[in-house]
Amino acid sequence: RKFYAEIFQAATNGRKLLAILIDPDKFIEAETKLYLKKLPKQTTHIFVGGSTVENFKTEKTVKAIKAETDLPVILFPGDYSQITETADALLFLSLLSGRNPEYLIEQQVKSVEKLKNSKLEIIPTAYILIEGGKECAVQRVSGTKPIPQSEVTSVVNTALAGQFLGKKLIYLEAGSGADFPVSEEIIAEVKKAINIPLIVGGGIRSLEQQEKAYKAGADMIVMGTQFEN
Ligand code: 1GP
Repeated sequence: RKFYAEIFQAATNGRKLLAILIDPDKFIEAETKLYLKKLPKQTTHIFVGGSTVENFKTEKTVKAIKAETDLPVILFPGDYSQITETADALLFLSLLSGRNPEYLIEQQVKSVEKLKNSKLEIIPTAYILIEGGKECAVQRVSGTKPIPQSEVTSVVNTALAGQFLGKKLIYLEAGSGADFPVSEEIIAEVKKAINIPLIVGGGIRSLEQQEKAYKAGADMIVMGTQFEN
């Protein structure tokens, strides 16, 4: 299976995607079946990752999930230690909204030893942090500032810079548990500017918020906190 090709195809055809994010730190292996049973039926992907995760916890989580479902399991790692061969694909993130070289390139270099002989599908992803109310984990861990929601042009230009750099996905992130999600205006303007699939996550709780994000132009929505609850 070609996981990026599937996402690209869906985005081209206007088929909306829903990824549920599982944080290995909060995941209880013994409850895998129950977890998966409770997934919304529209779920198309499972993302696994967190800002800080204990060693080997990601691998255990991915294995447990893969044993119970055929949904693609895609790594969404907070750092290179979370990379595990047991997943299907990897969002190879670069935090383009920030100016911390550690998350722009250093983590990526550190991950190479793990990746150079790997079968994981690597998907270059521009990760853009946008203000979502309270300080989020990405902000804390990366020591970078999110782009204010009022700076629409700055978000659009960052996304386009990502596309010009060769990223295959643009990921607009308001932060896990954000007070408010990325605005429809930002989603619409970014979508208009780029020609690669657009992922939106952070602070999306209701069906109504989901619908709004899809209508504005999100190809894939990521939900974590709401599902955990
Ligand atoms: C993934 O961080 C998000 O982009 C998930 O956010 O936990 O707020 O759904 P929530």
